Amino acid sequence: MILVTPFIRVADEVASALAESRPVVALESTIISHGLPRPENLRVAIEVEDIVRAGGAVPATIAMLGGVVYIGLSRDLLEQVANRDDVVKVSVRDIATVAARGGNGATTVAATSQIAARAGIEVFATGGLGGVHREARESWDESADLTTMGTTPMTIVCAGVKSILDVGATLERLETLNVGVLGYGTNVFPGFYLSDSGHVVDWAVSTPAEVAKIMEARRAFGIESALVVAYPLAESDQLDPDLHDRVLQEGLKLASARNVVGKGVTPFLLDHFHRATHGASLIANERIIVHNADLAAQIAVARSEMSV
Ligand code: PSU
Ligand code: MN
Repeated sequence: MILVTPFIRVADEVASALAESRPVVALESTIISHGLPRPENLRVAIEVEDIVRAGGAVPATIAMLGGVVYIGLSRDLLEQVANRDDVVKVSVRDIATVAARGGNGATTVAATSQIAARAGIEVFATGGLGGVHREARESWDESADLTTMGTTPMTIVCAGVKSILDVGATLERLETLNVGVLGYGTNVFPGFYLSDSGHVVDWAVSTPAEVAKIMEARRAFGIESALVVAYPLAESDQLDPDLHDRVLQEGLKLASARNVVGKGVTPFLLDHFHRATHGASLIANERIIVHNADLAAQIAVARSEMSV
């Protein structure tokens, strides 16, 4: 499907892959602009695209520049997303306003899924999903990633949700919202920096072809919600759990002491992790994104082999 509107531009490479039912993997941009520090953010964004290509799929990083939503970024646009100071975090509710104003924006999991699904992309790789915040009972802070996943058909490869969130509550909400959750190679739900969040998932899968078959069946049944493929870091690659717990407690206290609220909470805590672990969380974060992109490419390839 080629989208004909002045608000959206699909890169030629992505458009022809979609037209020919070749594998495409969507990638988000909030992780670049707000999730990782400079200059690592640009390096990781390029590395992730390279991994998707090496896996035989076309990367489609999604971001907004000058009011236009780009599906597939040139190197120049990728650099702008990574380095400009006026790139705002864009969730679904913000897309149209930023477009109408000609602004620059980095899309969250929610906004990326929404746009990618509209373009006909079925697979999306990210680091971690947004979810229910720990103090949600008072603050009502729950990511729009959740409700968007409830209504958007997209297979999302991730390492679960950050431990900065309430993981158990997030899993309950995913159930309520009809979001499918598969553990890749495991029954354990990953804890982003940690391999194990302490929660289990009902379904474990072990091959990209299995995921592709589930995607096909979901389509046959008209299931319009997202499918989460939760892919944990190997234990040897995770952040040291003691360091993790200490930094998390510190970060949560700091966020509340400084009155960080709303969409600033996730970037604040991520930044705290990167600084307080002296880069160890950054290394784990990079590993997560890269191996998720690798698996997403394999799933997209398996899916396209199935649809021919
Ligand atoms: N989790 C990460 N890194 C990130 C994000 C989440 O490990 O960069 C970003 C994603 O783009 C996600 C968004 O969609 O934060 C969720 O933000 P909020 O909680 O404000 O909805
Ligand atoms: Mn929020």
